[in-house]
Amino acid sequence: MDYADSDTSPHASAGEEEGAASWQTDLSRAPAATKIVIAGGFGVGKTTFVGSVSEITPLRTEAVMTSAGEGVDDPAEVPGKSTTTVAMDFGRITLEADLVLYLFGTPGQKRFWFMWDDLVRGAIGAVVMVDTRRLTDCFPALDYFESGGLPYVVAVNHFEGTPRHEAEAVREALALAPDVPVLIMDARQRISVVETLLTLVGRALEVSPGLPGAPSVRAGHGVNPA
Ligand SMILES: Nc1nc2c(ncn2[C@@H]2O[C@H](COP(=O)(O)OP(=O)(O)O)[C@@H](O)[C@H]2O)c(=O)[nH]1
Ligand SMILES: [Mg+2]
Repeated sequence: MDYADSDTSPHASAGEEEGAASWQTDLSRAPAATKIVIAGGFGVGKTTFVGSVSEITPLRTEAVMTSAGEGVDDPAEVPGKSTTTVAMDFGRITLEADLVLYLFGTPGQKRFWFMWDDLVRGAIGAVVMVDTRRLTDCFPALDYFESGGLPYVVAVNHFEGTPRHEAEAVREALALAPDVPVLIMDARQRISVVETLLTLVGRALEVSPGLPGAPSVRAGHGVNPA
């Protein structure tokens, strides 16, 4: 796989090779690989999110919840959920042919937080997933990314049959800064997940403009960080 090299001039080889289309020799369009973290409370839809878009069979490390988890994990709000992510989810998606995102879903439960520093290392940003029925579950993730300065977007995974809240109401409830993107989405729908990821990439570029993938994303592929 090719990686974008920030030391290489984007114009170095453009048009030099005969028979090659300009986009093929434009190094600014070489695939850039980036890491993104998917965080949020227990049962909010992180595993679903990664599974909806991954081009590779998502690596999951789910374990069946047993009675040992009673009183620790609360599946009451997530009927039918019998497994839980004990280490992480891992998936990959290629956006716009030149930007490869590696998705790392974090284990939601507090007792796995010791892994977060490792999971987050090298990430360009995070998606903080929110279930409006259990809003406070996302606070630890918000605090973590806020204090670490990692760009993030808030993805409200809307479960049908539950009240639908407007993005601005969620922003207010979570006391988010005006520039943090808030999306109402559905983790089961690929298009919705892709939109969330594009928004995060846009947000990450806004906050740290030197990231790999910047030239093509900036060239206007509909990334709207708002
Ligand atoms: N109705 C509905 N169910 C969802 C949605 N997203 C996830 N689920 C279900 O909610 C449960 C928990 O999702 P999961 O991805 O395992 O959550 P995780 O603990 O954050 O990884 C699973 O049974 C999913 O099928 C959604 O948008 N709508
Ligand atoms: Mg999971």
